[in-house]
Amino acid sequence: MVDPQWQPVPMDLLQTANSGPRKKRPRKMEASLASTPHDIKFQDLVLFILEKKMGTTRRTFLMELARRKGFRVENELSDSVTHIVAENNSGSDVLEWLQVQKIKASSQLELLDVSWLIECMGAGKPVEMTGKHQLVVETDYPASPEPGHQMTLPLTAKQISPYACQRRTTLNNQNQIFTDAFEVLAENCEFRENESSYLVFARAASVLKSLPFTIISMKEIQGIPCLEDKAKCIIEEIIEDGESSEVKAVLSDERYTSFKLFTSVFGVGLKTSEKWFRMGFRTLNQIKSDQSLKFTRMQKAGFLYYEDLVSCVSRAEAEAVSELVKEAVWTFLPDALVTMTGGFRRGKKIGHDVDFLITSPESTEDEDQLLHRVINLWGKEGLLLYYDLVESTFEKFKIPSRKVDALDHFQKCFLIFKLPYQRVDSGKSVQLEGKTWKAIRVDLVMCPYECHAFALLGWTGSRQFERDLRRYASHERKMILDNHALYDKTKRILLQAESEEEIFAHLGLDYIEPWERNA
Ligand code: DCT
Ligand code: MG
Repeated sequence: MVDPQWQPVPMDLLQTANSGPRKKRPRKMEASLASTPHDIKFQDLVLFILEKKMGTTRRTFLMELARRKGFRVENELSDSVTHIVAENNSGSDVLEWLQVQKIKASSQLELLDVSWLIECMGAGKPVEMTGKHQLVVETDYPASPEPGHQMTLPLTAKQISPYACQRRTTLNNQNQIFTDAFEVLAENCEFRENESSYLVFARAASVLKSLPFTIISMKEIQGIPCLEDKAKCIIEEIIEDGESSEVKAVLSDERYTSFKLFTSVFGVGLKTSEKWFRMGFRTLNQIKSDQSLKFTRMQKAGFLYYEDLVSCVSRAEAEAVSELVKEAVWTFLPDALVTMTGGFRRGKKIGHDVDFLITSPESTEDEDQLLHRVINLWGKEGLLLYYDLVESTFEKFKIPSRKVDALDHFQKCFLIFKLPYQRVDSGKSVQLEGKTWKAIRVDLVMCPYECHAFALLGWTGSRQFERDLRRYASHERKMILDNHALYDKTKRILLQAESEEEIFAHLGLDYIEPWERNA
């Protein structure tokens, strides 16, 4: 269905002075913009976007974006419109324009600043209209400054650090359309073991996640760090066409889809995926039914509990596991500190596993027996479906590893827990019919008390945040940071820390809360 009102956007309006070199590619904008019908998800709202002071290009882009997100957007102003969205116009300006158009505004009509629409685009749904969004209609008498005039100023590019550890990245990602694309491209590079391109896309995704606004034109990305030309081209294509041809190609690429499928099995990494792909396998059923293949214990468990493990862990499930972990740990070491780390500590609502850090302030000789005892107990209670206990190779006073992605040396247990459904807060878990439990991936890490702050910082993630913390330490501070310690190369000393705040302070960084580390 072709929208009769749709006008092709003049391309010269979209080009910006500094958008970097672009690949030539066939123009398919008209087709993609004009012919896509969109389902209306939010029936109660009828939007009209004012062109005045906004311009045709931006208006067309916003209309399309809003329609894609399920909003009803009218081309023409009519009685059915409930919300008028404008930019650089006061409420009085909009009313004046309505008068010129000989349209009488009803008192029900909402006059909103574009910042409201942009927040809605970020949230994927209508967000609450507050004073800062509502356009102010000036009266004849002087009024004190209205909150409506205090627009939140977007960060200037200069204020954005190239290091994720100097940015506050919450889960409120305003640029998901771009970051999803970059994450697919980064993953594809990971599958092809192309480290440098992986970093280009991973860093681009990371910096966009920290922006407090949605990118709607190339103007807004000028000066933002970590966006190489390759990344800018992708952004430009998405702004213009609503999608990236490169991402589309990756998503239908046989190698990518096979690797994605194979690595979704617990215990299957890149090497095994490569082997299976070269052998011509394309589905898990082909692999499972091939008699000649030998699987590790981990992979056998991965196939056995596949359905449970690919379905994400909910917070309610994570909390239920947490209770069981604490119960078991405190049976043997009552003063132990048990902290849920990983994505759940960063506030995520779902995860692929549940990570825990365990430490004891009262060092006891048989501290290294704790995980063994917990495993034994769960084994007897029938709560363990799989485990792999890795002994510690930790050495005190060792200078940290220079490798940004180095694994740590703590004692750990990677396991699959059999979580009884009755332990999950009722109503918060999706129970499969007839099943009384769910297989959940759990990582337990036991660390000596003196390095618990470093271990906590390291195991909280995100991976990109950790990578940049280490890069920042070495490039900007001549220090080496890992999950065990922080070493000052200039002073040649190991810096002690009791808390994460102290580590940030040693590094000369403002403290970033766990929920701001979703880089
Ligand atoms: N970590 C790390 N280096 C590794 C593995 C993990 O620094 N080689 C850190 C970063 C995140 C944290 O440990 C937990 O790892 P995951 O569970 O893989 O990540 P997550 O952020 O918890 O993500 P998910 O929600 O998918 O579990
Ligand atoms: Mg995790």
